[in-house]
Order: sequence, then C-alpha cells, then structure tokens
Amino acid sequence: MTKKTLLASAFMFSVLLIGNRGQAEDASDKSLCLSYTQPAEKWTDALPIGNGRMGAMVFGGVFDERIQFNEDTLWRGFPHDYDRAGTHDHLAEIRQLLFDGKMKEAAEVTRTNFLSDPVRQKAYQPFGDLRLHFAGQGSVTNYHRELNLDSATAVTTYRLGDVRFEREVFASNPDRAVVMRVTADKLRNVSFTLRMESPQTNSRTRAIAADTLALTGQVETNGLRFESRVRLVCDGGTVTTNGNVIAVDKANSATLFLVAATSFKNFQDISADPAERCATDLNSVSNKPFDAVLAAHLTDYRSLFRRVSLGLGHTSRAELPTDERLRSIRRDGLENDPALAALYFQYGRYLLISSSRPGGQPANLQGLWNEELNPPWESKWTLNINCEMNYWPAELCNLSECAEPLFAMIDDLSVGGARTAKDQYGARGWVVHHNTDLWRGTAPINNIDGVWPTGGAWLCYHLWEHYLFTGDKKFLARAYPDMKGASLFFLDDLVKDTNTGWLVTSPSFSPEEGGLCYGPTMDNQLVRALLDSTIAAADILNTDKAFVADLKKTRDKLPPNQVGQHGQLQEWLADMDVPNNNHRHMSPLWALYPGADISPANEKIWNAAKLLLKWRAGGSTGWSYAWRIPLWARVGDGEFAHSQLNGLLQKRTLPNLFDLCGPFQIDGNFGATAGIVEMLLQSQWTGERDGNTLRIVSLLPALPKEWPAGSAAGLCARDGFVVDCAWENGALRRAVIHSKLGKPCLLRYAGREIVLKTGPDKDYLFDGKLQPESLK
Ligand code: FUC
Repeated sequence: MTKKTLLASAFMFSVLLIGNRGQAEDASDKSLCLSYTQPAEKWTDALPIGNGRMGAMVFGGVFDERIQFNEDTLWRGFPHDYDRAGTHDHLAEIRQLLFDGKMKEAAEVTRTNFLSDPVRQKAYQPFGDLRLHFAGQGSVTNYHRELNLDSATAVTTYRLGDVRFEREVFASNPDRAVVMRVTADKLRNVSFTLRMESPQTNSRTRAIAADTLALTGQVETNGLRFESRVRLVCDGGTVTTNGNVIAVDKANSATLFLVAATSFKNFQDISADPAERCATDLNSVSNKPFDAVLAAHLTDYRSLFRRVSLGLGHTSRAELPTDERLRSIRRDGLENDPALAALYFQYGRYLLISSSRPGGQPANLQGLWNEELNPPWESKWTLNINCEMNYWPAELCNLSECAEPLFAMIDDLSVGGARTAKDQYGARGWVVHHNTDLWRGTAPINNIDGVWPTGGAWLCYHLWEHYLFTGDKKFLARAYPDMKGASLFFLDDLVKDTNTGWLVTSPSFSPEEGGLCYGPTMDNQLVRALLDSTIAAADILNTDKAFVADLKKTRDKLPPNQVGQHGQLQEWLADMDVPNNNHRHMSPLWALYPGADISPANEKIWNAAKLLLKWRAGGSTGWSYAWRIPLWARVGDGEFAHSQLNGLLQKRTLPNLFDLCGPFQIDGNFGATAGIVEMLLQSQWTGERDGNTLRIVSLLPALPKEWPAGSAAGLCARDGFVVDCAWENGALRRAVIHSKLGKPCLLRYAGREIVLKTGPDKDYLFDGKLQPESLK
C-alpha cells in the first residue's frame, strides 16, 4: 500500500469512527483476528478464551484436539494466614540496625525472624483437559485457525477430502461455561471420541450419564475439592459411553458444554459443593439452543469490547498470519506493521475481559490460563508491579467493570492484613507485602525482598483512580474503609529517621533492588499518594475531620522526592544511585507513572526523573518493556515509547501474542495496552485557571512518527470524559469529547489549550486546532 492510500484509508476510518462513536469494526473484520495456518504445537501457541472465571486454551489440532482449561479458584492450600508468631519482637531491633547502617545484620535478623510461615505462598493450579479424537485420515487442506477478538471465539476450519469441518469455541460469561460446536458441511460427518483428563493426581473421570463425563478430585488433603462436567448434545448420529469415553458417530453436528467449579466460597471458607455447582450450571446451559447461548455470549462480551476502537494504519503485512507478522517485525520493525500494534492493544482489552469479571478472581500473573502444577512464581498476585499493571488498562480502556475483582481482593486483604498489621507491626489498619495468593496472604514472603509494606498503598491507588474516572461517590464510600485502613497502618507504623526527622517505612525494600533499607523513594511516593487520596476522599464524603488532620500532619513529614549528585531522582534516601543502572523495575518513577505527582510543574524533580528514566533505558522482561511505554509517553517522547512497544513485540512476545517475562506472564500485555493509550490521551494532571483547578485532558501527547495517521474512539479520561480522535500527517484532525459528568476541563493539544465547560452526557466536537465544530 502506498503512503497516500494508507493515509486515505486511515482518514476513511476516522470519518466512520467519528460518525459511530465507540462502535468497533464489522465482526468479520480481520484486523481483530489472530490467525494461523497450522495447529498449536505448544501450549503457548494455543489460543486463550475465558469468561472471567473459566479459561481455556484451544489448540486446534485436526485429528487430536486439546482444550486445556482452568477455573480461577483452583489453588493449592487451604485457608491460612501466613503470619509467623513472634515477628513483632524483632521489629525494633531490625529498625535500629538499619538506622545504624548495619544493613547486613538487619537483613540476617529479618530473614530469620520476620518472614511469613510458611515462607512461600501457594500455587494456582491447572484443572483439566478435554481430548477429542476425530475420525478420518488423509491430507488436510485449507487449514485455518483464528481467535476473533470481536466475537471472543476461537475458530478452526479445514477440509478433509470433500468435507469442510469447522469448530467454534467460546467461554460464556452469562452461561458460566465453555462451549464448543463441531460442524461439517455434509451430513453425518461428525465422528469423534471425547475424554476428560487432569494433571491433578488425586482425580478421576467417570461417565455420569450417556452424554456426560464428570471429573472429580481434591488438590490435596484438606484442600479444595473440584469437579468439572462436560455434556455432548448432537444433531443426528449416535452418542455412546464406553467407560470414561464418550463416542459420537456420524452426527451432523455436535455441541459440547463444559463447566467447572471448586469448593471455594471465599478465602476463609471452602465448604461449597462443586458437584452441585456443576450440575446447576450444566443443566442450565445445555438445555438452551446453541444459537441462544452464542447470542447471549456475543451480547455480553460486545457490550464491553465494542466500546473502544483503534486504527493506527494498515500495511499489507496485516494480511499475514499472526506468527508470520511477528517474525516479520522481528526482522524489520513494528513500524512496518502498525496494525499489529492496534491488534496487540485490542488483545490486551480482550484478555482483561476474558480473565477479570465481577464475581471472579482478579487476573493473576498468567491471567487465568495455566497448564503447570508448579507455575512460575506460583502464578500468584505479585503486588510490587505485576498485579497492578494488569489493571492499568481497565479505566483507560473503558473496562471499568473488569477492575471489580481487584477491588474485592482489596476488601479481603484488609481483613487478613489487619491481623498482620497488629501481629507484626503492632499497628492499626492493614498491610500487605509484595505478594498474595487465593488465601490472601499478607505477611512478607520468600526473602528480604518480600519485606515491602506498601502493597496496600499501591492497591488503594486503584480505588481512588476508579473514583477519578467514574465520579462514583457510592463506590468511593465503599472503598473508603479500605483506604482509611491502609492509611491508618502508616500513621502507626512510620518511624522517624533519626538523621533527617522524616517519617519513613522501615524495614523496606526498593523492588527488587537490594538491600533491606528504610524509606525508599517508591514507598514515600506511594504513602504520599495514599494519604493524599484518603484526605481527598474523606473531604468528598464529608467525614473523619480529626483523622484527616492526623493524616495531613503525617503527610507533611514524608520524605520529598530528592535529587542526587548526578542530577538524578534518587531511588533511596541515601544518594547512592549508580549511573546507568538499567534495572527492570522502575520503582522510584512510580510517581511519574502510574502515579501523577511528578509533573512539569516541579521542574527540578521533573528533570531528575527524566534523567533516571534515561538511565533505566530500554526494557528486559516483558513487563519492564511495558512499564517504559507509559513512562516515556508521560515525558512526551512518543518515539522512545514506540521503541519499547517494538522491543516487547520483537523480543518478549509468544506466537499467540502472550507476553513473556522470562516465562509467559500476562502483565506485559496489559501494561502495553495501557501504555498505548498514554501515547494518545493523558489526563493525570490538573492545572489552575482563574482560581479553579481543572483536569488537563491532553490529546496525542506522545504520538510517534510511526503512526502518522489513525483514529481512536472510546478511550477514557479522568473526571468522566470519553474521547474520540482522528489524526493525519501526525496532526490532530478532529476530536469528540463526551462528558459523562458535566465537569470542566482544560483541553490541550500541541501547545494549544482551551477551557471546556461541559454539561453531563454531552458531546463536544473540535477540529485539529481545537476550534469547536458544530454538532450535526
Ligand atoms: C517480580 C519481578 C519478576 C517477576 C515476578 C513475578 O518479582 O521482578 O521479574 O515478574 O515479579
């Protein structure tokens, strides 16, 4: 495609988009498909589907199909609090050793006496596999496998002789099931056997009816019990059961309904009956016609997915299978396939919708997809970056509801975390360290790098951000006790640094750069953001005046961000940063992104942060590339942000577009999705105009030259704005600002700025110079 036609097609798309705000392209649009010309060989080639609670990986084998599945409450372990008796007895000693500069001794006492019991948390588990063996032989032609992000369906098609076969698989949220339909374009051609297996050693499969298999087991003694059922409904042909195998012979089509459940009720109660849960779900879904189940799935899924569209330009590479596109950008760069960046963005939204829905668990290190009994880092929730990164796109990408499982987890953590606060620190409120699991462990785990008490502060930032985006005061009233409890912990727990007089966390760690220390920059930023947002929340809710006064006093004694000898933002209280340390963690830059405290308003800190960002340079793990995208976007460098997205796709992306940390880890998918928004739209800062504080909404703040023309619709900004925009030749052409809440803002683009007063639920149209255009 020539440059001219490329621009023209982006322009056509923009016009279309502004005329249909928030509508995605037609369902058959291949720009929203991952596609392949061969079945998956490995698990990481298979295609993920999920309904927020169940996940499955579809391999698309011709004669032997495998569908590996998960349910998000199947974990090792049982209710357990992880607090070690006697930790508090060592706190004063550890603190004194740290203040005395005896870091090694402090680390030793901490390692021996201050970690959780047991020292490791529990692992997320694989549930089972459906194995289908199809009759027939001979050469296969026209093989195609795809994941359609607009319909959340994995489809496999091929021809065998003169028969065309098709399999569609999706995970329905309304029907709580994975559903698969097998069809052929000639009658009586669907014949296969079906088994259900599990890597769980204490499990067995049996037929419980002529058309139904049940897999039953228990993860460990006293652990979770689980059950999964699969039922086959055929059109024509015969269904017979032989032992624990179901055989379908000469049907016209066959539909499989798969459900799964455990005995998990909540982190303190595992007394549910998985068989009863499965029976309810299976009877409900398998009595409905396939078309009705599919229609309900599409309505539900599209109500979320179709809120946002993104076009970044299109080249002929977009016609290639996804794995070939990856190989080709590895050769010559993502700039040659901008549509792959857009696909990766929508894939991030797809993965969030598929792995995180109200009522389910939050997306863990692998979302909810896992085939290993011992997954990397137990596939837990790592709170010193990874879990939070999973939720960066939620508000920005118009998927606010998908953050609900995270908020429910924070509610849980405030319960267990209150015990840890009291037992380990003698403090009120609640605390969580750098990891948690299904049992909501809150004590410091693994080693001294687990002694990082600000996990709760970071999590609470998501509560506050949800309020900023939605203006939902009812939600804020629900979230406030968690924020208050997290703040209360720091009121009690911060200690006075004898050298400076500042109030600091101790002991702590700058993730995950040693050694044990007090008052690392990230902690100071996190606690400041927590106290600021709790003060603001109390004010909005008109409550807790005396408590707020205490919070303000403490807040003013927190260490400020500091500039060191090289002009860098310091990572620690002591000025000991090593120039060009390009550690994967960006901890001291938390207040630049995802926080918002570091802004051009404080030039000295702004420049120091930019220097540190430069030192950190490019990414290494997938998530570390991903974090660098929004950070560089915040300092307005679209080129470098794009280079990090390029690095992520070139070096840390699997054939199914899953992110690689070292092993598969989903955070990079989510972080990059949020990062792409940050290049196109920002709303983290406020400005003063005529004595009023206004939200700054910046359009195309870090547009890279690699995306000269494009359009986005349905992206969200704080204070309830939904933004569509289109650009050409690297310049804004049109924008539509939809105001949900009727708040004013300061609309900014390329050095121009206007004050926009809005009414609730109204649209405002602008041209590329921010001149108002009349509404049609
Ligand atoms: C943090 C990171 C690692 C990994 C782990 C799950 O410890 O530093 O790279 O992502 O979490």
